[in-house]
Amino acid sequence: MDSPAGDFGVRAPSYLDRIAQALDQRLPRADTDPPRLHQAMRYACEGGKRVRALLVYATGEVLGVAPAQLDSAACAVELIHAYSLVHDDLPAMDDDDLRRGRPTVHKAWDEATAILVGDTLQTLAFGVLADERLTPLPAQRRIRMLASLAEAAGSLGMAGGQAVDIESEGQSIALERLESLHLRKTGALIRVSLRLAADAAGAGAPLTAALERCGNRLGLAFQVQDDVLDITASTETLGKTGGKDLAQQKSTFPALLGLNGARQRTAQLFHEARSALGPFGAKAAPLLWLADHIAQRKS
Ligand code: GRG
Repeated sequence: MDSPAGDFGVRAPSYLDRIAQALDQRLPRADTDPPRLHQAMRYACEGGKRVRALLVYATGEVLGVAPAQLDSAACAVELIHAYSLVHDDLPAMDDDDLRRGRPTVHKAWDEATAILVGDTLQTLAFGVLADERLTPLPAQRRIRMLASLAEAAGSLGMAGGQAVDIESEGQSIALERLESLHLRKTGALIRVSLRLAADAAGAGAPLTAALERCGNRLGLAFQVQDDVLDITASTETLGKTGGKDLAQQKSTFPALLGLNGARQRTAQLFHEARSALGPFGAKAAPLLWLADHIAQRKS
């Protein structure tokens, strides 16, 4: 597939429709037994900016992979992301009542349902990638994608980062430690969104490394930005409770760098993300557009 011409921004709305439809097709129907669980799984996947799915499709454009070959990857990252938010909101973790502008799953249902929703969204993510009818790619590439996603979501990636974050509550940690925990907690899933498209394309090591580097910088930028927004944006704009980091005595980038320092670090990280795409030349345009769009986010 040749890279489509023009701005990725023109195509972004149709990718958002596409991911909504792909998720709808892959999630069990709400009336499937047990309906309570399936309704809650669907609820957890509604809303959100779909940044990770857009990163999959934009990387696909850069590498010339057809969207139909990436629908399961886009769903998989959004399913893992939704599971992580449902579990993060539980009383044992962040204890939050509001997510995406609505009651969290354990508030709208109950804690046991929220735990099961997280569990089942996670297994569904791997299931859709493994299924050759849903992911029309050679088996070797699908296996590579499964391994990449497992690494990003597991104890060496997102879940491990969450564990370090919880252990660090109430402590002041050094900037290097804070960056390393967020490279895992938030960064791993953003990085693997680019990596899954590289795996689907069968990209060679140098191009895969360039995309991983871009994803790594974007993932960290996203978290530093999130810390800044937690201070500067309202709960209404965020759709989740603002000001929580201070209340929970969390080490954050603004706490360590000051608000302006954190904004400068964000700008620097976005710059590094763009620079990493040098090897792709003009073909990098879709990812460059998306990086700029994320840099301007307000929620
Ligand atoms: C429970 C294993 C486990 C992991 C949880 C990512 C995470 C780890 C928790 C979320 C905590 C948090 C708010 C992190 C800040 C960055 C982030 C992931 C924000 C939410 O992502 P968005 O802004 O959300 O992409 P939407 O709703 O737009 O999808």
